[in-house]
Amino acid sequence: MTQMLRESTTVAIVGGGVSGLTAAMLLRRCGVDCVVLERQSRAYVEQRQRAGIVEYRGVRMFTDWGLGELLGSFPADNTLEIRVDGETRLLGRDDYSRDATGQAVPQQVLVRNLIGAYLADGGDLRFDAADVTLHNLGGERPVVRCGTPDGTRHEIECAFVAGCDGDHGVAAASVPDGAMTEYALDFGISWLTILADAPAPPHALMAVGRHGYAAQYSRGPRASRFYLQCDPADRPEDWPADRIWAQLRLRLHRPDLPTGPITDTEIFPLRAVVREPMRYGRLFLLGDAAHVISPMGAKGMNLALYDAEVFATAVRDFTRDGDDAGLRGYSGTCLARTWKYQEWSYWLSEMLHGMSGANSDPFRARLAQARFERLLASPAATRYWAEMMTGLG
Ligand code: FAS
Repeated sequence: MTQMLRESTTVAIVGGGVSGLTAAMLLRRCGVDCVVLERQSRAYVEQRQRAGIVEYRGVRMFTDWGLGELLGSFPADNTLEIRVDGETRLLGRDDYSRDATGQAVPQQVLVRNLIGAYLADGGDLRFDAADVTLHNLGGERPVVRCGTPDGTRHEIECAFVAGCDGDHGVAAASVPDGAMTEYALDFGISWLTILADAPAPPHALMAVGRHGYAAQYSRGPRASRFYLQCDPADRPEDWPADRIWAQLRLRLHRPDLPTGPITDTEIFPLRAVVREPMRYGRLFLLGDAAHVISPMGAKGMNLALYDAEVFATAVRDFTRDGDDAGLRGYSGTCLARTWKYQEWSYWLSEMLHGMSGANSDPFRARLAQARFERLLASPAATRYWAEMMTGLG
């Protein structure tokens, strides 16, 4: 007979990725009890490479909560170089951007630092949590059940459940039919994403033009994340290393591009998903469990950080002062930001892919060009860019 251990806490957090760990760390800072249940092993979670830019709003958030050291000493720079058929145009050099710099922090490094700090602070984080199920979400005391590697089943009663388990997790799937609306968009464009031990560029680099879209971002001093627009039907095996480097040299207009061992490739269909509302009863969805955004504009991790702060602050105000305004406003507050950045990501994709022959419609290609020219020439457009890139928009 499997033993069932019954426990109680204030917040049960499902998922130990960047949203779950940040929420847990902020809740601990507020003296709120919480437990984090992560399906994967610690080793797996700490090496999983994803995003790489913490926007200025996120940098300020960590600093305000006394957690700035978790971002490490990675370079801070808002500069983005866009090469249009080889001609360089620089963005992010305006005063607004210069005073609000983000940081090029590889997501797996932030996750590793969060795990280290949370455990060192006495936080309850359980890896290899199996078969997590959620119950009584509409009631006063929801219950989360899970198994542990030693075969024990745990039943955790709590006041709130934070669903931080990503796009394919159990949290969103536990919401009854009809209680949530899912909005989805397939951009019809795919990227080959490449991780390589190749020296990072001095600043983020994008290239548009007749050869197609490409980009290079830092993932630490000796590593780069590259993106190559590709045919949605492509498979990673269609892209051997020599073809990858040849296309990167061509599209980035860097015949001298230093190469290095390729450590990972993946075909990434650009898509977007938003689940509304981001709350069902005592279940709150955070990060990718509530919204998926294309990497165009680097907002995936940053939206997850934003949700974590809004949620932790709302729970603090409720448990400390009985003030439930933040909890009642959680979904509206986070959705307002989510849709703003979904629009930004789509606006950016239309422009940059539009200038790279992604859509066969020559009129739309000219529109994309006109949007780019206005971005460079109009102070109002440059300000919009700066507000969105810094996360202060
Ligand atoms: P996460 O997916 O990071 O974490 C969810 C956690 O929940 C995982 O650890 C998972 O193991 C766990 N989990 C899942 N189901 C569970 C269950 N049933 N029980 C317990 N635990 C469970 N964004 C960018 O801005 N730039 C990029 O370059 C970029 N690259 C990306 C590359 C890839 C391959 C992916 C998938 C995403 C990328 N993103 C990028 C977006 C990414 O940064 C996400 O927005 C971010 O990871 C979201 O964080 P979380 O919501 O915490 O979800």
